[in-house]
Amino acid sequence: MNHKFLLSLIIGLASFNFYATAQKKPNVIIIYADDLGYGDLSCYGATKIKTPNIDALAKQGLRFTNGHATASTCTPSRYSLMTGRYAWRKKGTGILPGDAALIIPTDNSSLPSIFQQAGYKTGLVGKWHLGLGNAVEKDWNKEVKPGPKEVGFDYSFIFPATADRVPTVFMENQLVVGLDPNDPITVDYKNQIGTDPTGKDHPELLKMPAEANHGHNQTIVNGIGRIGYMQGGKLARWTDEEIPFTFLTKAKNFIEDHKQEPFFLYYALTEPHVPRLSTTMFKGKSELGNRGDVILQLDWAVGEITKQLKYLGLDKNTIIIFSSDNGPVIMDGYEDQGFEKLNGHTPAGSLRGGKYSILEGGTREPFIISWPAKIKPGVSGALVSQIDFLASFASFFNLESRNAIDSKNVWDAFTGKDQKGRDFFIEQSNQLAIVKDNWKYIRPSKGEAFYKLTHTDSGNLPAAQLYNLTDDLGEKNNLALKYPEKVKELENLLSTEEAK
Ligand code: NG6
Ligand code: CA
Repeated sequence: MNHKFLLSLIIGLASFNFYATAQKKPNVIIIYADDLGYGDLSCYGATKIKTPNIDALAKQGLRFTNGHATASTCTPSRYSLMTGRYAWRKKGTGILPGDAALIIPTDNSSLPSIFQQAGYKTGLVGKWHLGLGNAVEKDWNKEVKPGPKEVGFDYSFIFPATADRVPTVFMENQLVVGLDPNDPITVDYKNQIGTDPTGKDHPELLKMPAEANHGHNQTIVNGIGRIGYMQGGKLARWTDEEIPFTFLTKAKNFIEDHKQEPFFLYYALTEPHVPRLSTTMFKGKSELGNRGDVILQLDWAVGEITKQLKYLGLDKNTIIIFSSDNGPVIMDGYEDQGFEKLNGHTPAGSLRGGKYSILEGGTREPFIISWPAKIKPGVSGALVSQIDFLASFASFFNLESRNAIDSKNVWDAFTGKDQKGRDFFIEQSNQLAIVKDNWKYIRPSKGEAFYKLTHTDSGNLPAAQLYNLTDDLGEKNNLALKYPEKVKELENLLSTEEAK
């Protein structure tokens, strides 16, 4: 045989083999919604809204009925997702202003760093809300660091905080996109700066008024009053209605760019957080007002991602995880007639409470894991949390993690082999609750029982609360007086965990 031919055959086989081995590692995409409720999707029982793309994901994967964010607001939940630690262990991990410093330590394991160690390319597209830089005072006109890169993302395309907070700009690899050096950006959360009109002084300029007493009346960008003041960066400022296309395009580009190697993509969408301004395509489509429209938009984005994976032939060996950072809220800053247009839709399903509350509506989320190559479709009642991705993927890759002390390896539950999941789980609002064997204990609290501003059933009561979630998922029947021993046992467990 011709030597040259033999050589190229060997090289060919070897590289084919290498390619095949490399391809064995599944790609992983976490699609993370913002303020989506347990009852907001048709695959979780919603009847007034149809979410066919997420439903399809649930149908081909595992749909969890007891899957949790760690907290009922954004920053602490995302902190736990990234670090594998409960946010209440660290001060300053509540809802962050848009100019906050990075709150994630860069010397511990993080979820993306585990993927990096396993040889993945890691990307983040979407909402960050975990702070940037070392201090509140920072120069937005050059690379702001530390940030996603230092946490473990090789690539990032983000907005820094929330859709209702300044700076209203996109940042690619920690640089403001489209910044004109002659129009530098300054951000201030204490003092009014610059000459831009504010929602407070110029309500006539607003296309969606702020609700009374909700704030959201500082610098106006794109006809929306924001939280915080911003000056400059006129050309870089976003138009809310283009956010979904922008994030989707960047997410698809990341997938395309890394189709030959294993990748991890954290795709953190802004829907259905306020301000809810859908693209033209979805205006009025849900017949449930703006909140419904942006949920359809979220569902569309999920469909576009799954379509692209199929097109690239990556659909079978890509794990798609879908969840949300906290429960639903209808009224959260702007007058978008959320209540008037609900039409009987129940964003938290049969759960009590929602965003900001310690009740199940606060942290129990839509939670779907799809991996056509390995996971059998079904429904799982295992107790699992987003905090567990870090330890579970670390164990899957045979890696050790550092300091992710609250992350549990529940790989078998995530892949459908175990129906139990965690032993216990701690939920956070502005206070704590603990769940074990489907008993839920909520600590006594001095907080208001009902947040008037957001119409939230907070779950705060001055007395201890104990619920048996097996037959009382709606947390209606407080059994604390009936089972004082159970209360004691759970309070002890909670205190022991707190002391760690
Ligand atoms: C609250 C805002 C709310 C929203 C939330 C953050 C007020 C009165 N309310 O403080 O509009 O921005 O923070 O939401 O300012 S989260 O999903 O990022 O946690
Ligand atoms: Ca949120």
